[in-house]
Amino acid sequence: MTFITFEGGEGAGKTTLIEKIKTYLTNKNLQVILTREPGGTVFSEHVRDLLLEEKKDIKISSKAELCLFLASRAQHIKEVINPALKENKIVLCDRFNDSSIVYQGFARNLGIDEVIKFSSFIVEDFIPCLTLYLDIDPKIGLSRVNTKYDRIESLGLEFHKKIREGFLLLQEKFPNRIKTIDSSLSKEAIFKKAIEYIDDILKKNLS
Ligand code: T5A
Repeated sequence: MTFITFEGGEGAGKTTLIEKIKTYLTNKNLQVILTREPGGTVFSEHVRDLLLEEKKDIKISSKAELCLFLASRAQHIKEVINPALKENKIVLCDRFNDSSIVYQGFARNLGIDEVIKFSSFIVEDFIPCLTLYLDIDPKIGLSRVNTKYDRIESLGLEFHKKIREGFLLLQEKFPNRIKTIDSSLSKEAIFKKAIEYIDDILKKNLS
């Protein structure tokens, strides 16, 4: 089962990197699907809109927010991730459960261990074999976002500094699975580093 996730703060470069990796793997004649969270299914994309659109008249508590991310994930696992893994495809996913642990568990103060426990009912055994965490100073990351800030991006620099702190804590908790890449490097340097980790995992999984 080759399930690889990409994590990081806003504008860390996940989408840019994941596209290059998909091309790299496809050129090796491997079957790959690229998907994202929140999103990836029709239902989950609707939930994404609800979660990210800035709507002044809709209030979402931290617990409600967590439940929505998990609802999106449950459908995504059932419709996309599980079927693809069963067909032995490589699944590349832009954000997954670590985002809930860090954004809702750590930055929204619901608790890292509490979110790990609560989300385990949804995630079951769908634990990535590799997670690439793109580490970036949130000031630089946010300056790279070239669209209007969404509901979460608008939360301010202190919140985003906490996101970075949370990901670094999580990396310490799961050092075998989560690998950090310095995202202030060039796109090419990040890609090269990522490929080293991915080739390593492929060697292990295909042998
Ligand atoms: N969320 C998500 C939760 O709170 N809980 C959860 O459980 C989940 C799953 C998702 C939001 O939801 C939150 C986290 C997020 O706030 P999103 O739109 O998917 O929202 O947000 P991001 O994943 O952060 O997407 P972004 O597009 O903002 O960031 P990316 O994908 O990391 O960055 P990317 O590749 O689009 O790059 C941004 C810009 O930087 C440039 C690119 O060309 C692009 O212009 N760039 C670089 N520039 C210089 N050097 C590099 N190395 C660069 N790499 C990329």
